[in-house]
Amino acid sequence: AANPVHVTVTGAAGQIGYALLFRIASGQLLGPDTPVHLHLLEVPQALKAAEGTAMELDDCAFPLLAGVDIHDDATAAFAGANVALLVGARPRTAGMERGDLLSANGGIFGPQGAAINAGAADDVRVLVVGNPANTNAYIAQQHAPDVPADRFTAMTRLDHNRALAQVAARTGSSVDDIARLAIWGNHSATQYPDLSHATIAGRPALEVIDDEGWVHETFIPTVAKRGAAIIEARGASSAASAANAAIDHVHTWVHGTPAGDWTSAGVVSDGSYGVPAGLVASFPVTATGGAFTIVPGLELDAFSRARIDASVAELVEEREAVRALGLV
Ligand code: NAX
Repeated sequence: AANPVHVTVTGAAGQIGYALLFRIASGQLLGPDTPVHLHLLEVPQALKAAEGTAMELDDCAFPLLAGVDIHDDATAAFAGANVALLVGARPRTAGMERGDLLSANGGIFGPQGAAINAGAADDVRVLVVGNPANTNAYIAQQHAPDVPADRFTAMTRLDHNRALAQVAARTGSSVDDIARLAIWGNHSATQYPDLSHATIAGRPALEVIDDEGWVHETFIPTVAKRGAAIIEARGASSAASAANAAIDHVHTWVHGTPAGDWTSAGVVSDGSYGVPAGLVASFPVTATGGAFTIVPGLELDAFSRARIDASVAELVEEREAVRALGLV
């Protein structure tokens, strides 16, 4: 059998972790020919719950699951990691200012970045899910100077999938028929879900939809505020759909995007589209040979430009704040 791929999952005892680990172990992350060895990182108070999850993983008798280790130490958890899914984060609690939130997460993602730098495998690929995902990914990347910056990514695939679902429902089409949709900017309410290059069964999506009011006043806010709507309905934040998006993100990263299509991911900007280099921002990206590439040369109309600039301005502010707090 092939050597197992080492996958580290932080926040393993949380609700996304619970929806994610079984899918990884069943082969959905890396494919049906790749055995995986899971490394679960949790805070000490949640180790017992992580052990319970590990017991259930055993009880699934997954043929591809080569082993499960549980850690409360980041250095040990990331040693030899090929894939690192950074899910655990400090949530915003009542009365918490943005600076407090960024500081608390800097205290998690700085050391985790350093641990990845110190001991992860040479081919490590990092996906940050824990919020604020883009800036947490930026902090981790800044603490990993020896890892190529393009190995650090933040998740906007859930936003992308939410946008696909909204367009499919509106137009009575299948999500498979929709291509070239893009999420730009921050994984926050300022994100810009962009249909201007999208197609539905080969026709321009905006032409099929033929209702700019719906796009601006319904589609964009529905996608951008979907997380809050899920919390309102379910009484808890998105978990299975977030886990599904994490699976999609890594699967696409490793196996590639289909010809003629792209996806969305938060990647370290190379300055494309006027997004300051070094920021972790969402772009339309293709994946080939295990690497994401920002789709070049798209024309942006004034509406798109303004929406992207507004979300990027928020990322710049977050970067200024973490710099001022000494977190990078
Ligand atoms: P939970 O609160 O259920 O689980 C988080 C887990 O992380 C807890 O078990 C906690 O003990 C653990 N944890 C905290 N600090 C840790 C550390 N330093 N090392 C290891 N583990 C640590 O949250 P859950 O619903 O699973 O959500 C996890 C994160 O995903 C949150 O930050 C959430 O905001 C974020 N999300 C991001 C999404 C995205 O699209 N990028 C969408 C879904 C989700 O809201």
